[in-house]
Amino acid sequence: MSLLASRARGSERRRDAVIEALRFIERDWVIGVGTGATVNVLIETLRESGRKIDGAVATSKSTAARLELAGIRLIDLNDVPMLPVYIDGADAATMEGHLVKGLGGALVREKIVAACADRFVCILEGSKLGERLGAGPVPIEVIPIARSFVTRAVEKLGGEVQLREGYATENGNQLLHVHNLDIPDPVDLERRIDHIPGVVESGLFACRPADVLVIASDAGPMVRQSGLANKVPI
Ligand code: A5P
Repeated sequence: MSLLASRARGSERRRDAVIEALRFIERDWVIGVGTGATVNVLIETLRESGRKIDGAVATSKSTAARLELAGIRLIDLNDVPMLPVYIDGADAATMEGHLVKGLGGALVREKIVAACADRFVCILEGSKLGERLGAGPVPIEVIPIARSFVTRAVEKLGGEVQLREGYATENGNQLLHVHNLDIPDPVDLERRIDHIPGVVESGLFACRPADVLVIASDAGPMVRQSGLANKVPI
């Protein structure tokens, strides 16, 4: 298959998975919306579907701008008690719904909005699924003054740390990308990283995993219920 044909097939797979994920959104709901290429397709598909929702909480400026363009009302998270659903992509996942997110830089707001949701629906390519997390980097958002301290602490956990150069998050912080982490227990590692002073959040989403995975595949989207049984109180 040519590169162009394989890209077109990938977009088709993703769109099919997004359409499947729309089934988790009900009329007149206020929903949480993540950040990234998958979510961009979700917003576009939602607009095309003509399905009426009451509004959406955005996890980044780019998502907010796209929601507004699609005519979807932006809601401040402080103005809603809970969200019935949060929909987002991921950089890596296990079948238990444990995720790595945030290579797009929006992990802090994504984690907050995910925590406020009754159900977290994650849409991803089958190629992002693995038995363990850690094959790719785990991002960590840090307060700039703590960058070196956090780097040393994370190195003690076995990771190799690289600063994302020339980048600041929407919260004015820096991002560390941690490579080669061995992650037999994602919940434990998320807690350890989050306890390091200066860490705002890590991109490990294990204490609050995805509840539903919508996996894009050539055979059509596959829906797997995942994390409901292993959600850990935060
Ligand atoms: C954004 O900060 C990330 O958490 C994204 O949700 C994640 O990187 C998936 O992005 P894509 O949909 O672009 O693959």
